[in-house]
Amino acid sequence: MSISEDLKFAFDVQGYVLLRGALSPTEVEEYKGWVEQAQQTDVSALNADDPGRLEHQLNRPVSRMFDADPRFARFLDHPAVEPLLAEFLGTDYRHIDNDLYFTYPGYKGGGWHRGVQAHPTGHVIEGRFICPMVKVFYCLTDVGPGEGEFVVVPGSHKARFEVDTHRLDLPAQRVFDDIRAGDIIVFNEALLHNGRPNRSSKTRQTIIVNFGRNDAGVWPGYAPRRETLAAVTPRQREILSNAEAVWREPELVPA
Ligand SMILES: O=C(O)CCC(=O)C(=O)O
Repeated sequence: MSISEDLKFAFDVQGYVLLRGALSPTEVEEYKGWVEQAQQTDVSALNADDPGRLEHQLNRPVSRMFDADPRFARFLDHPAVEPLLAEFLGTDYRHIDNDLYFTYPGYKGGGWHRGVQAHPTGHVIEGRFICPMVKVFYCLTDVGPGEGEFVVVPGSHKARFEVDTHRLDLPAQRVFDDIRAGDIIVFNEALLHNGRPNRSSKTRQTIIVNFGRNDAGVWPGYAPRRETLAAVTPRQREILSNAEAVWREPELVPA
């Protein structure tokens, strides 16, 4: 299934799209039930076969959520995002890493970063997207001002100038302080992005899944276990089956 020309235009110029209400309230309720259970995961036990993995993982509260509960594999090919990922990465896209990610009250904020380099074309060559990395945020809670919002600098995936990133606010930023549970944010990982301080008493809950092209490797510490591969659908297994063991940023095509 292909995506609209408007959506392609928006993703090209902004480097992100916000899919409003892409998850129904019933769906959000169902996923929150899964999250409630996943929070009980003993992360040390989950990684007991290779405790060294833990140093690469966030575990706020659970990294490798597919291994904690294979039902989360639904976020690998959710119908609201699969056509977008196919357009931006190719139909044979692969998983890179995944987190059930909480931004707790008192969180001081992160640091501005990108997962891959910016490119003057915005990762479009001859009318086709060639993004090396695209991340999906499934938002499970409403997020308002001061509630640990996610923030991006739209268009920074094609930035030609450096900017001082050692500060909270950057020019031209888009703060996602108008999020409703059920919204989905899909963004090019070459965008400058960050998580803002959470000065509220609410926890922002996000299901984060990071994707790459067919030759993408897994982020260290995130390789799925064999039992998970056996438990998911053939399509999800394909997305979880990386040819490369470890993520390496691909050479950028000359502009
Ligand atoms: O949502 C956040 O607070 C930041 C997450 C982030 O920076 C990332 O996933 O790369």
